[in-house]
Amino acid sequence: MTRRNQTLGEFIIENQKDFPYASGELSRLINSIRLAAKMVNHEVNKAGLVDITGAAGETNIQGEDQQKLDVLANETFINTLTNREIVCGIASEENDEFITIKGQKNDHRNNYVVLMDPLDGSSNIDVNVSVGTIFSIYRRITPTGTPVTLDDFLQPGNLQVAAGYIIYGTSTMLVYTTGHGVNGFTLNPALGTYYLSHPNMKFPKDGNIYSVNEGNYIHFPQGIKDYIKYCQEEKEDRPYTSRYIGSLVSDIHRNMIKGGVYMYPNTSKSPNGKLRLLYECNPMAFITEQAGGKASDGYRRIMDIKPTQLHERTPFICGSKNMVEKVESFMK
Ligand code: AHM
Ligand code: MG
Repeated sequence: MTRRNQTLGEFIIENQKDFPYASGELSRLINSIRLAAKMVNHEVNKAGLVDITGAAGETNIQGEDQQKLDVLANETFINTLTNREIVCGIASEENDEFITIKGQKNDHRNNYVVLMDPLDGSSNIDVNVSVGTIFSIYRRITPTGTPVTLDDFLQPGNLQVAAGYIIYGTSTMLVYTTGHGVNGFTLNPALGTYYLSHPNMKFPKDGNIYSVNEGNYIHFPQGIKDYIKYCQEEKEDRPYTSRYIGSLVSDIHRNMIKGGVYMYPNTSKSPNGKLRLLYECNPMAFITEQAGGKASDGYRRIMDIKPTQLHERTPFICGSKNMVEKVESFMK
């Protein structure tokens, strides 16, 4: 059941029965992410002050090193999840290897692994443009009570149990799915509480926004070049509008509300594209599909790709269903 003005905490409890295995473990995990996101939000909001109070790489008044925000976000999420002994393993875009969490009291007894990009689009921070956190949750496939292995992380996106993002924008929102649709919660900063502001979010089937870094145009595959020209043609419903923030979470969030397609294709310079399958594409694909949209690498469903490496990259076409299918038809 969804109710406007419901808090995220209430929503998690009321919908717990819909979660697979309904043991409360996943609810506690999402609660921990909610908490870490609040801490990161607090730091992101102060970003402009860093230059005044001490630049990254310098030492602050307490003698602690001032950290870059992406490092700080990474540590905040890892520490929150580790201290609460809520997961058995974490993989992060910021870390070369996955982290195994044994737990003080539970000897690898937790069931979930989290994969995340703690602060995506962090180059936008210097210019006061929105950034985001992306997370993806799977049930481990190795037996509980044993340390996690790489196999627990290299699962296809269609086995995700939950996924979400936090957008640190004009307001801060947490948007997530557990496979029962997508709901968005906006943070009231005065109270530190997230409220259900966007129940049951839906990607419009069609749209008129295309989001791509056109600076890479000459390096794009022919199908993408042709699709861009299609977007720019003078027709009844075209030309489309071009909108590209360069912050995946914000670009997809806008397109989900307004209707549009996001593209990060392979280029002759980066043959597998730029975005990471496990930390960025799979979670955004899960949310997109749950909202009625579609996510593809141009040929295949993103969530059906069997990953072979933690930091694997993939071309990514994601958004309104009819628009993604149109791109795919140009790729053939
Ligand atoms: P990051 O994980 O290093 O921040 O890179 C991911 C970001 C996405 O948020 C964004 O859509 C894309 O990179 C922008 O890349 P580009 O600057 O090449 O257009
Ligand atoms: Mg990223």
